[in-house]
Amino acid sequence: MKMNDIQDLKKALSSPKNIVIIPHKNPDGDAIGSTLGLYHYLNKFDHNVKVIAPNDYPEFLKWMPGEETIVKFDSDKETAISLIDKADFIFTLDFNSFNRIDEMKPYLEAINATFAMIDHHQQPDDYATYMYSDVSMSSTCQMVYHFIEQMNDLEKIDKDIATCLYAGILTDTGGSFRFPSTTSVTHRVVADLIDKGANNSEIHNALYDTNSLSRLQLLGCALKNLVVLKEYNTVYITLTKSELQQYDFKKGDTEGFVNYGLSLKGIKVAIIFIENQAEDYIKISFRSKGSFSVNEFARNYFNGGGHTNAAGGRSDLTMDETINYFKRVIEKYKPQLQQNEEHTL
Ligand SMILES: [Mn+2]
Repeated sequence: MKMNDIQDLKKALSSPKNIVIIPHKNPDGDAIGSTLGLYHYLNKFDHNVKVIAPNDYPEFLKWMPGEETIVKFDSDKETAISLIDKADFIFTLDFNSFNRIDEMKPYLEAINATFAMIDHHQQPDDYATYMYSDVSMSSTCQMVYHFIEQMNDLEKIDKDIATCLYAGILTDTGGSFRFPSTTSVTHRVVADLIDKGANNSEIHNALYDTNSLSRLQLLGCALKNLVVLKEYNTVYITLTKSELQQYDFKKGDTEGFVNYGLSLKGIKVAIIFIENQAEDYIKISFRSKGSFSVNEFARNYFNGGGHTNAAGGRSDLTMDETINYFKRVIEKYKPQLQQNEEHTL
């Protein structure tokens, strides 16, 4: 975001506005953390602010301050549509294309509001008057912090804002500030958030120590299903509908499973294929280490995308057909995946 844009935006927000803040569909920790962080910040002024999520999100995010105020579009359309219709200002956070909000898309396309985007994904669409897009950022939550900083309002960050932003930075950096997008600036930001009241240890507990027995057993099943493609330094996991049913699957239960594959020594790419329960398609998550771009891979072959080291996609084939197709297309990357990448420790 350029400085003159910020001054413009500040001016635009200097009188009371009806503001709607929207995360992407199937919101994750960064999406919920950033929208609620911004919500608490804008609420300090005379605005009328609401977060509208396209759909529900997992239980482990439902402790965040202000979470109970979020309107879910898919289950409360009437409220959501009237809020969107009245909005002067719409912030879209942690996504950059209306395709990521599904059913809400036509409503946003139809209204005459000012859009502001805060996001760290690649190749943003061009719908926002105010655009803060930076793929080098660890998380949208870190960007919301920098946004408040640019607004000259760091002293307005209270415990609620700090808690939400900390949670999103933690989840988007792999739960432990481990992804390469974690910089010294990220650490300075989280240090400041702790100073401002974020309880890092409790937040970690609330996010990660909430397993049910059936979820742990589903993880056991996923790990049993893990297949190593040694010649590609790649692993994949499959989970079928009946396996999900057997272990009493709930939304969010498979979150993080794909990362176990990456923890195997020498592995560069990990993928999980999960049969969707309601509709007939396979949801895919891709993770990589080093220079292999799963964003490109997902875009080219699986109708998806994301970041260099973390992306999502889908397949409308059966599980067997999907795996066969995957094995065919990964073949092309054999030389790249066999290369040794230098470490600098
Ligand atoms: Mn994010």
